[in-house]
Amino acid sequence: MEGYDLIGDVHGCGATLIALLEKLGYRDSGGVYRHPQRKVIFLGDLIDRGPRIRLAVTVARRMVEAGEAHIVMGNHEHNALTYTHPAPPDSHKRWLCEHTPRHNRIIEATLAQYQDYPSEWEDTLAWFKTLPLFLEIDGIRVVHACWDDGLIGQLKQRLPNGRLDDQFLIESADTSTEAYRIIDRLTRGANIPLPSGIAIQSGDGYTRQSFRAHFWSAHPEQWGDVVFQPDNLPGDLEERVLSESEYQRLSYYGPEEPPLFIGHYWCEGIPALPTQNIACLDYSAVKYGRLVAYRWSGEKQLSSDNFVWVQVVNEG
Ligand SMILES: [Mn+2]
Repeated sequence: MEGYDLIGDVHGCGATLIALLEKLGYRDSGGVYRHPQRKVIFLGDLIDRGPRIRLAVTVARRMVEAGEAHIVMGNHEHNALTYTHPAPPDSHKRWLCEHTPRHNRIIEATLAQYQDYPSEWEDTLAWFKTLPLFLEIDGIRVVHACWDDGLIGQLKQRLPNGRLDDQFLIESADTSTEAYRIIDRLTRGANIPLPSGIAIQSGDGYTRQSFRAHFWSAHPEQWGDVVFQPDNLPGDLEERVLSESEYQRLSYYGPEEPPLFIGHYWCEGIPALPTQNIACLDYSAVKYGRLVAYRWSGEKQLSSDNFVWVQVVNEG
C-alpha cells in the first residue's frame, strides 16, 4: 500500500468520477475500480444535483464493499436519510426532514433518477446509514465538513465507530439535541447567521441567511477572517467583528494536528491548500468545475503538488 487517494464531493457526476479514477490509475476489474497500490477515500456527498447519481453511488459503493475504498457521510446523504424516514408518532411532523419546497429541491434529482428503481433506492438508503461520520486511519483524518474534537469525542462515546443508529438519526433531526449539533457541525460546518434582513443570493440559486465559516484561524477577529464559501459577504460585513458568542461557537483545528481532508465548501478555481495540514477537495464539480482528488502517500505536511483533478466531462 502506497497511500490513499481522497476524492471530493461527486454530486452525481458519475462519468467524471470514472474519468478521475482512470486518471489516477484505477482500472475496472470485475465491476470494481482497483489500483494495485492504493485505495480511495470518498469525502461524502455522492448524490443530488448531478446527472449520473446512480452511477456515482454504484461506483463508490462497489469499491467500498470490495475493500478498495472508504467513505464518510456527507450532509446530502444525511438529508436523504432524514427526508425518507417517518417522524416519530409523538411529533407534529410526517418526516424527520419536512418536505418543504427547499428540501424537495435539494433531493429532486436523486429521487427522479431512482424513481424507476425503488428497491435500489431503498437499498442505497440502507447503505447510506452505515457510512461513518468521520475516519481516523493511518495517520490522517477525514470528515465531510468540519473536524471538531469535542463533538467527535461525544459522538465516540455514543457510537464508537461513528456510524448512526436509528435513535441517533431520529434525534439528529431535532435541533435542540446533541445529536443534531454533532451531525450539523461535522457534515455542514459552522454557519454564522447574517443580520436580519440581509441574505446572500448564491450562484446555485439558493438564498442563504448565514455564511459558512472555517475552523483553522487561531485568532479570528472579524467575519472576513473565517468566511469560507464562493460568495462574498454583502457590503462591509467582512469587517464586522465576531461577537463573543459567535467566536465561542467556532471549531478550531491547529497546525500540529494530523492531516485532515474535507469536502463540502464549493471552492472554485485551481485547488489550493488553506493550511499545511488541511485539504478541501470540493471544487464544485457539478457546477462544471473540477472533480478533485488529493494523492496522499504518508506526508505530514500536505503539498498542492498532490492535487489531481479532471474537468467535469459531458455527463449527458
Ligand atoms: Mn456537503
